[in-house]
Amino acid sequence: MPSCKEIPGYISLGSNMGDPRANIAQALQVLRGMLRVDAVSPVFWTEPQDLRNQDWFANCVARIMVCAEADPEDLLASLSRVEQELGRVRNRPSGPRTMDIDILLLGDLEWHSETLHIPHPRMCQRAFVLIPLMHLAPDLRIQGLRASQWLSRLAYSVEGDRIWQAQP
Ligand code: PH2
Ligand code: MG
Ligand code: MG
Repeated sequence: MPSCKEIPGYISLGSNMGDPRANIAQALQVLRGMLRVDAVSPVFWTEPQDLRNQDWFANCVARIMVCAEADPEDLLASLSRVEQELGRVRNRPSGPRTMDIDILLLGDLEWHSETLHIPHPRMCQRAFVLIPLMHLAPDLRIQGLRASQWLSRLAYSVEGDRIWQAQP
């Protein structure tokens, strides 16, 4: 069997249309059928960022194990297919969506193309990404700092499974 060196990748899932929790559960099921999902954070209810006037999101982060040699653009294409399978229609940027799956990190890889930037350029400004990530990987360094250290720079609050964040 061909072997490949696996590295941990982190992806974020978000939904604020239909039944957001059910959408996340379904997306994870589809993802498990196509790649190795190693761990999933709790799901949080999060105040919308960027475009404020929309429903709250369900958000979580998953750790996936991927081949170090795999092309990140192929992973992006696979994740887009999962979004489409969940009924995603692309309309307004940052607007309501049944499913958004973003690549946050792929090991230590830095990748910049027209369609994809890794690490995700806004991940360290988003409590809805950093809090789930902190649950999964408290010691993980993102550009030198842990998720908790990035969080200490943000104006956010958590109550149970709810996350509010003031607009930066
Ligand atoms: N995704 C966005 C824009 N704003 N806000 C929250 N709370 N959660 C998201 O997943 C989210 C967002 C664009 O992808
Ligand atoms: Mg997104
Ligand atoms: Mg996206």
